[in-house]
Amino acid sequence: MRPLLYALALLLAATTSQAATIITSSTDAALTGATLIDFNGETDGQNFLSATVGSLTVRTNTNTLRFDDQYSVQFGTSGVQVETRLGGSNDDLEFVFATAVSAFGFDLNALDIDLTMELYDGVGTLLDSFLIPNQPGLGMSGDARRDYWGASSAAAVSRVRLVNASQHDFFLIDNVSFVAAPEASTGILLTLGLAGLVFGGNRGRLGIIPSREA
Ligand SMILES: [Ca+2]
Ligand SMILES: [Ca+2]
Ligand SMILES: [Ca+2]
Repeated sequence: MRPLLYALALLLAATTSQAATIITSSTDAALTGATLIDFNGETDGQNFLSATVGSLTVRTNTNTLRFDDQYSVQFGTSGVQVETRLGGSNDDLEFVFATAVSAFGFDLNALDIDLTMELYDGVGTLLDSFLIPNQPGLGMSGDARRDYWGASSAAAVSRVRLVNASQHDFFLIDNVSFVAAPEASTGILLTLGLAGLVFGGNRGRLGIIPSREA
């Protein structure tokens, strides 16, 4: 039975959700080959609740977002970006990926409140969450309130939520990058193949092939 248990353990290890790892730089190796959405093709000055750019949707339930180019150069990005500038009692912003991702990241500037960044899979299960601290608290001020946030995850991420349930802030997001996750079926087939190798490689040595006498 031992090889079979080992194979099952392998299968479980491959299919169980694992905690994500924070990304703080656009040059993180997990973002190699990433798709980049720079929003520069969007209409300047356009307010929206939900907007889809390529395979990325940016949306909010409780506030109004805006594409604008007013502050990008000042904060070190370029062209149009996403702003949360249009008031409201809180911020509840989501990135939804048309194809689930293994890693993502984005420029996040002029952030004066703490945010929680939540990662969800395709069925809405929370995979992991991280605190994004307010930038003055990190020693940044004025135009130097510039940061980069993201995460990589063994479990495919379909949706990322940035939330502060009690406070509102005007902050800036640009250059959302993401890497499509490997097809789940490929991973499972690979795991089954590995399990088969382990099982096949051990069964003779462990003597579980039925003997002719049995
Ligand atoms: Ca831009
Ligand atoms: Ca503008
Ligand atoms: Ca702000």
